[in-house]
Amino acid sequence: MNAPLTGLVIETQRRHSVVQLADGTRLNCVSKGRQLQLACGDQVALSRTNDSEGVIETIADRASLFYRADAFKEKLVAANVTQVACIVAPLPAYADELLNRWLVCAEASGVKAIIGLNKVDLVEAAATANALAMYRDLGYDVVPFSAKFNHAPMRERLAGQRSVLIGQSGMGKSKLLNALVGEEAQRTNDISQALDSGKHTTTFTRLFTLASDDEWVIDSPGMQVFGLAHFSRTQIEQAFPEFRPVLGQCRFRDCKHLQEPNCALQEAVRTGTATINRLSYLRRFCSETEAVPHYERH
Ligand SMILES: Nc1nc2c(ncn2[C@@H]2O[C@H](COP(=O)(O)OP(=O)(O)OP(=O)(O)O)[C@@H](O)[C@H]2O)c(=O)[nH]1
Ligand SMILES: [Mg+2]
Ligand SMILES: [Zn+2]
Repeated sequence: MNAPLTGLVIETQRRHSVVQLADGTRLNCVSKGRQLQLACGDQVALSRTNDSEGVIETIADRASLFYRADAFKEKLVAANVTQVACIVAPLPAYADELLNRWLVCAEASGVKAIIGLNKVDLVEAAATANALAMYRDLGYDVVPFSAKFNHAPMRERLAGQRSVLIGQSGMGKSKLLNALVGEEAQRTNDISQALDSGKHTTTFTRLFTLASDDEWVIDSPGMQVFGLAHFSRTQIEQAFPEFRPVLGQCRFRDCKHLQEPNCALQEAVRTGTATINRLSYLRRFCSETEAVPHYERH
């Protein structure tokens, strides 16, 4: 019997995944039990079945797990990352609610979040930068860059981190990835083409290492929905940094921060330390998660 092999999951597709061994060998793998849900960034124990294939036996404990969930299913995005880089752009217009979902998910998962504003070479980027200023006030690093002409500001933020790029289709995640690795590793597509065909250019998640084995960038397919059903109301409330100091100060212990009198969160909006926009997101995400009766959390 051989000593157990270990490796890093660098690609996940529907039925199989690719695992990279310490010596750089890549194996096409299937998982042993159906329950074994893998994510890029997972450390796994596997057995090799031939030169190019293996079977994943177990997944090592995860330092972090970034994933989305609704009432019916969950979708793992990345494991063991230290940072979520939310990529937005002026064209096509990004959805503010999705950005807020990623920020909340990162906070609730104990992973740092940054916001990359791509395509600053476009004139429309100035207005987007203005709209994003409020996130800087909340403490998030907002990084303007151009995957096409100057990706250096993002390169700097990704240094020494294990990051996942997340964003809607067409924001330029793969374009950035290619700039980082210095080759056309990932296919990118014209916005018009991508939208016309209704297809996302990137169809599965892939992990790339940069300067060292411990510096990752994970490119993920564009996302249009992002459920937070795996978090409780308390976790979601805690994930809004500006409301954190006043949590627990509402008159009613079970305050939902809607129309209740002496609500500390509504008060924060009235006095200008928080925005009604963000309170609306908090209300929406909390009521969504409370509509899901029970959830088996990771
Ligand atoms: N003007 C400009 N266009 C860019 C820039 N970065 C990316 N694009 C364009 O945006 C389009 C989408 O880029 P992709 O990298 O494929 O986008 P993606 O986020 O990976 O999209 P999905 O894989 O579908 O999630 C391509 O046509 C790119 O050429 C940029 O910095 N400036
Ligand atoms: Mg892509
Ligand atoms: Zn309240």
